[in-house]
Amino acid sequence: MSNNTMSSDEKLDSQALNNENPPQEASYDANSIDVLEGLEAVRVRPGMYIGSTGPRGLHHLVWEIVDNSVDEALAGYCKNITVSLNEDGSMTVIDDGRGIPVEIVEKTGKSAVETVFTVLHAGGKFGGGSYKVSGGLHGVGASVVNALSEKLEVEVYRNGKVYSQVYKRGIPDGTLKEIGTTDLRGTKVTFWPDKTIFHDINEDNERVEIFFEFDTLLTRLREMSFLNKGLRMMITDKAKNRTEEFYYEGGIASYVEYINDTRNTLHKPPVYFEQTKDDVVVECAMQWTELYGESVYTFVNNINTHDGGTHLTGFRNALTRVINDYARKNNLLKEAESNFTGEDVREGLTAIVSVKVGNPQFEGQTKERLGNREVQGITQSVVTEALTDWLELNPKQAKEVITKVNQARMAREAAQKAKNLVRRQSALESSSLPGKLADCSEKDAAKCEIYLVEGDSAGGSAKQGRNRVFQAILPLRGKILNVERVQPGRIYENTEVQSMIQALGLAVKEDEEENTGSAKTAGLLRPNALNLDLSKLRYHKIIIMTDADVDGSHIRTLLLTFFYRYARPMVEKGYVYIAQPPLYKIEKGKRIEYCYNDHKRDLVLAELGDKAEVQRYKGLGEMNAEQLWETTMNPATRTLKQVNVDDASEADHIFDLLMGEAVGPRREFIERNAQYVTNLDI
Ligand code: 28F
Repeated sequence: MSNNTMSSDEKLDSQALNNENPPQEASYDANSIDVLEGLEAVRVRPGMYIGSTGPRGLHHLVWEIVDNSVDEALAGYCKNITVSLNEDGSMTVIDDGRGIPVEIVEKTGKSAVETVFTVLHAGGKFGGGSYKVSGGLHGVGASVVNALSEKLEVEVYRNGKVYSQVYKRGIPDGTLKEIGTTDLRGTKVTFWPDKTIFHDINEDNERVEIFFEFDTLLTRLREMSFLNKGLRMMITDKAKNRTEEFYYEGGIASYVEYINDTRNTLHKPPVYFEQTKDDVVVECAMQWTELYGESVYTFVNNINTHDGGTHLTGFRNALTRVINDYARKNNLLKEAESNFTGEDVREGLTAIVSVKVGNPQFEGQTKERLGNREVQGITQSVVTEALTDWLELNPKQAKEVITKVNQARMAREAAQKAKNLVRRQSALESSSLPGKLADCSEKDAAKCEIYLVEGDSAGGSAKQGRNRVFQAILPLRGKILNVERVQPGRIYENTEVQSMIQALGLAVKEDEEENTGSAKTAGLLRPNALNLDLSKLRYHKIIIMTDADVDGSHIRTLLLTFFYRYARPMVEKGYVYIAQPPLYKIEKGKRIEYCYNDHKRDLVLAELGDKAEVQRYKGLGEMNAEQLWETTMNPATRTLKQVNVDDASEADHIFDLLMGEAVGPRREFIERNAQYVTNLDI
């Protein structure tokens, strides 16, 4: 193509490519030294940039790259993002945006591509006026991913050409090269996380290699496609030949429908509105259900603000004010009756509040609370106006909602009476312990653990096999009540729950006006929650030990639901664990091997040959006290799964599937995901 036909863009590109044959010796100018120091800083203290070098940090690498593609979508140029988990453990992300520019960037003397991948925080491609999406750690940029990858390959499809550059631990392995022509547009990044940096630590403090988890990727990509309506996201696990695709025209209204898809709702479709005020975009979807729980999730520039913030406060203030005004104005709340509280109006409410802010200020320990003061008033006025309109335009549905809110008010007052009853009772009986608790002799809670064991037979073996100094046993009858279906005030009356509360030493805190704990601001702690005083907890390890079968996983999920909804701070502190009993016992002559998964079983069988006898454990009761101790309770040999709260909306959904009225989907879900439920992280 002759010179005069090139566009300015292409002319610039060709200049970039004339860099092809730079002077032979590498030119270490000031920029290159900055680059090397920047990448070195990342490799020396990766935790500063991605939070940890465990599984969460590993997945942050993906979010950083995907966020750059989502930014292209927010800018209106990208419609499809594909994520591929490759068989060699590498990760590929492809988008159909404009493709990273290839011309030389003034400031760095390098191509824009090389700048994006080698200069720290170079990603900030947008000035004012649009919103830089960024993962939980607010966009450390693609250069951090590059520094923490053994290898990273970027391909740019732009101006009908394909450009490519490769880096090794962040250092360019050659310049940007034109490698072909194409009629595609977009950017493709493949990276191999650095195994010397990313690892987990097992019980014996040994480093173990970690891998991308399909379910983790699935949950976040699904969430991002909800948050960016019309964006198609595809994910493929090459090794398992499994592909999932997410595409929601309805955006966060579809998100609310997804969370509520196993719940009975009071109105259809969800309330949905979006309005921009003073450069802040406020988008909201809401739908009340028959449930008692509250599921309100808030986002800023697609970042999940688990700890809420000013957008949530504005939303809540508007909601409470509008519902009370509407109820009084339409004689649905008598003059003499007290106002609905915030908890009353949010009972059974599923809502997504997603705001887009040009300069978000994040606060709190995990930087997951929005601090911008102006956003509170903006959110409050947008929600007030839109919700008032919806109620007035939908009087029938409005009446359904107010009736439900009124029931919540009455239940709250009942629960208050029940709490007072529990307080009086425990005061009278001065912290009685349940009869069937086999307590331990150690008194320092930090050294003590309690096994919540399903069934009396396993309970018996556990009592016999345990170490009485620091291990307590509480046998629980099969199905404890389904915590989602009882009136809030009734939870205290269930004997199983009551003995668990007493055994654990959970005390109800004096009611504080506004519980400032994170769970409350995240809107996930229920009004009738036990509002616990964890300082009275008698054990710092609560270990759920149930059979590995479907019923066992159901009971375990019920217990997890109880802790998650009524004692969330305990989960946040990492006090809750799941015991991992062996699935198989393999015997050959004197040799006995216990296997905890099918893979280990196959390895042992391969070693012992087919003479070996394999026993598949159906339940804990098949092990005697000695075996139960050796395989599942002895801290020196057992494996415990620590339960951590990571994605509330997904956990919310899973619990519903398991708690829902519709037995069919629940049974089908448990069967299909028994393994998933077993390893359920909430
Ligand atoms: C798989 C990962 O990283 N996609 C990206 C773009 C598009 C532009 C851009 C990115 C400009 C100078 C900073 C294109 N045309 N996917 C991605 N797509 N970065 S990253 O610009 C980078 C800035 O350096 C882009 C016009 N404007 C912006």
